[in-house]
Amino acid sequence: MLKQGDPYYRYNELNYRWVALEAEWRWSTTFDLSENDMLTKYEHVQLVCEGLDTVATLTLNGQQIGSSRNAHTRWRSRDLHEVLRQTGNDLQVSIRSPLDFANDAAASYPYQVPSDMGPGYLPNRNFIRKAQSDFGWDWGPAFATSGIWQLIFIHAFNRAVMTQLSVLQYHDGKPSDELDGINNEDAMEKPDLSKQHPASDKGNGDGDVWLRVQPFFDVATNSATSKPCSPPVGTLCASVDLFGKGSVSDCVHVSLQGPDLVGSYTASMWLRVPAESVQLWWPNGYGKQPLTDVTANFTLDQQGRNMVDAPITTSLKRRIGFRTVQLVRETGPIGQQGVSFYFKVNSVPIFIKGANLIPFDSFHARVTAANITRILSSLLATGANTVRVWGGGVYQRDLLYDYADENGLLVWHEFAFACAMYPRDHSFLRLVRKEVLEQTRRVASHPSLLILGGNNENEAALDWFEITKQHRDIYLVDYTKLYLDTVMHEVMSELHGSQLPFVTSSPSRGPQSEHPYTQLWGAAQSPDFGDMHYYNYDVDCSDVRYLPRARFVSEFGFQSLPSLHTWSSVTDANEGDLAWNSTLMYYRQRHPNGNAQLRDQMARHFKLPPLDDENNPRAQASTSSSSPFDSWVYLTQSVQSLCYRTWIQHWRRIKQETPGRTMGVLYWQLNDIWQGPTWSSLEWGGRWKMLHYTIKRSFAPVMISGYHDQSTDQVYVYMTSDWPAAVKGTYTVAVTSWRRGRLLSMSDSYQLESLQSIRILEVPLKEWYMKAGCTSLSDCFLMLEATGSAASIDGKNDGVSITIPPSEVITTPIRDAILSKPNFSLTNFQPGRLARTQKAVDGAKDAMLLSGSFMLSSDVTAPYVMVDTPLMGHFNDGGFILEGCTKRNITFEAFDEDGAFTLQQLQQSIRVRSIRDTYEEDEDAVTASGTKQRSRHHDSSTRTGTIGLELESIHRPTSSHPIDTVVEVKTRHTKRVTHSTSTS
Ligand code: BMA
Repeated sequence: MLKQGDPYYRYNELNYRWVALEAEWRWSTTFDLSENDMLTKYEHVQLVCEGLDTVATLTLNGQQIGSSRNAHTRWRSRDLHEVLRQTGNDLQVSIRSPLDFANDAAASYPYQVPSDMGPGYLPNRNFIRKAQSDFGWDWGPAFATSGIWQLIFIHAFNRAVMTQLSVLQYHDGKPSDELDGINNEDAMEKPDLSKQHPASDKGNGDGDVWLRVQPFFDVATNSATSKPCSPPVGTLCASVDLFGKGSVSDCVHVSLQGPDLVGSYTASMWLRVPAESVQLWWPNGYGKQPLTDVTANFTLDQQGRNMVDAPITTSLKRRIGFRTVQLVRETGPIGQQGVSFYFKVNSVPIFIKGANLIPFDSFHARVTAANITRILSSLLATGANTVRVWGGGVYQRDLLYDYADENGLLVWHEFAFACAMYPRDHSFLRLVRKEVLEQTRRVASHPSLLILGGNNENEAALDWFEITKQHRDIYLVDYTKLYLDTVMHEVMSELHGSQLPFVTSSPSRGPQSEHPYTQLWGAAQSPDFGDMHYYNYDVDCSDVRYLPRARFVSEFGFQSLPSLHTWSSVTDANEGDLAWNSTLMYYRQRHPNGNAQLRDQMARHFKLPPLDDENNPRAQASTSSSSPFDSWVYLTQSVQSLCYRTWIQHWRRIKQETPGRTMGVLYWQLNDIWQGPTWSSLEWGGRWKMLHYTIKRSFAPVMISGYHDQSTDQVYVYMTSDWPAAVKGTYTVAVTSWRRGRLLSMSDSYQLESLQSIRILEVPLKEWYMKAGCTSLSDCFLMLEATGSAASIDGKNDGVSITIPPSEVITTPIRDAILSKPNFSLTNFQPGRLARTQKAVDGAKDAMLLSGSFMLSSDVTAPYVMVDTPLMGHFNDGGFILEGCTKRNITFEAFDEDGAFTLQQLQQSIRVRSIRDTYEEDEDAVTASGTKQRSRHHDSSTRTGTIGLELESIHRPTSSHPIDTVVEVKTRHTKRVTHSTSTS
């Protein structure tokens, strides 16, 4: 049926569009019941579908058994005793075209409800409850898939079965005014916002932790009356394991209450964990992640038992970790703008470092556990502590939250609404209530949960569309109805006064605490309140003057192209796809003006490669080792790295400066949904772009960094620490010539309090360059290095050495730098870990390996060094400056056993390159002194005032923008959102 093969191949998205347009698709199967006496043995036999995408009608043995309209919720049937047969059951699931459904729903809605539209997008996605990016996004295709995307099974039980277990924790004592756990569909009382009060630093409890244990049950019901077959009354017991040192348990006699909106019955009880038994769970980089089990059993009373063999006990286990989370919102001193927005975990302020996650694949059902862990472990390898599960996609599986719990990755969980207005008729809100309830219940017990968010950018989007601006009040009321009265209401009722933070939107001014109707309009993006999304494609991304001094940056980014390895399976080189300006490259670019933005930003910093046009003679004269397109790809990744490095370093530096006090950076975007130009740091399939290595260096717990302030011509050097103990060590700042190596350096000691960021040095640039004998600004740059030691994170050891990645401050665009062509040498290849399948054959040349290493050096200084291999894995570093005549140990690790390799394969497949490899230049045109002939510089030994004059005449600010400038934060549609920033 799908003759064109892989749906991601070339233009197959369009070739397969007919699939989404087909009015209806039907999935059918025949099956026998797995147990011979299932129908007689069990009171209740139901069909459960954990994910139907989306508008589905289900028929069993010719009889309609139900319908479903939300891909984000679990669907289950009534009791099917009267319909099921022991053998030869015929199940049919018919799913309507999501496009038809969405278009019809939009057409019959009384007024227009706009959604963001871009190249390749399909309309009206906001009218159907499925992954919003299925209809296209600025980083992915529009397949508008249909299907059964999660488990589907028959579930048989007697009387009651526990299906879910929620365990919420309270560190400030048991709340006295705790809401009743039951959600009554008709009760729409206003949420009590005081329940979102943050924990005080120390807590007002006695250190004991109270656990609210709440199981949820499916209850056998009479198909005619939908009432329970017998009263679900019994004894609920719960116990928590105290990390192998005993346990705390209790039992209560309860009558299950229900059904709630999702059809569950429930009861709750409390356990008190003594303070001395509590081991705290910490985010990555701040401590360990001890986890323990809570078990709940429910034993039904004998009375009323009507099935001889009925099991009478049902139980579940849930893993928890003890921690508090607090979103700190404090006003600063008088005269200081705004309110803080930062998180404390266990009362320690956490600088949030992480990324935004999009769906792993357009075809959600084909995502495997291995895909998910590959992406998450790569994120973790950067030193990140947070992932934001962005609201435009699917709700991620339990596996992701389990992984996050185990590894200290905090999760910003967002409800599935993005970049649009939404309908708010009764049936839509009903779907949403059920969805929010179900999802909150599913994720709220995970220690990794940091915050729940109502939507992505929908508050900001109130300002994107003409129609919303013209009829502001309608859309504002709709917004409030959906996100405050519905989403927030359900979240709050499900959190039962526990302290998890909630924000209605990202970006926003923070939690909606007062005047929700007036607070919303036009205020979402503010550097002084709440979180920001920062996108600015029109200015030099390496100039920190354009950056907002934001409280928290939950999105920011710039695009790049994936590697040729990733492109190769979905392109046809013979058709000319692999060219910067090919039709395919423009077709895969879904961000308006994306390629032009990339080219312009690259041109600011690098010499552009020739276009790959066959008629262009320069294309033929491109570098010998790579095609021009390969160089374009490499340069897009280089410029992307430069941008993110500048931004992350800037926001980390100003964590204690006012304005600023930035306490979080979540870059856009971690992963890819297909092979195309996007903001990702990981390519589709998991390969690391240069950016991912850059992120790893930029997220290092202790960072040395600097920036060149063009208005003062000073370079400011900072030490920044996210280490939860004081750090001390030495730092070095070296004036380095691209061609002649280090000319002058100074070292000193430093000391940082825990989590501190301080300016340690101001370098008068021209003076230092002159002293060092730089022949021009393009001759030199600054290399920054530091060593550090501190108490270990667990406080058990002193003087633990901390690796601080070196950093550079490049003071002219790199295209002007006087670079020599490097000769790289790779030596001393060593085998590392053996693949599991491999018998220990030490040193055997052809052993299958999971890791290997070698030494890399270059005869001259080379910037943006990228080591590359087609093997599936990643290196320890990439995109770094390799100084001439220095050596670096490079390691390569396979992603998994499937990627095992031999040392010889590694050796033969490695390719190294740097910026100087992307263009040809007549080396003879450069004098021995390291200056180009066209410049009038003297020999480097001349260290007199003449050079000062040269420097004077060469130095020109790269931008003509005034210091107080206007930053375009994000533009969609007609309105430009702007902010003034002042100089750093
Ligand atoms: C933000 C995200 C996404 C988008 C990204 C890049 O708006 O929330 O919607 O892909 O910017 O434009």
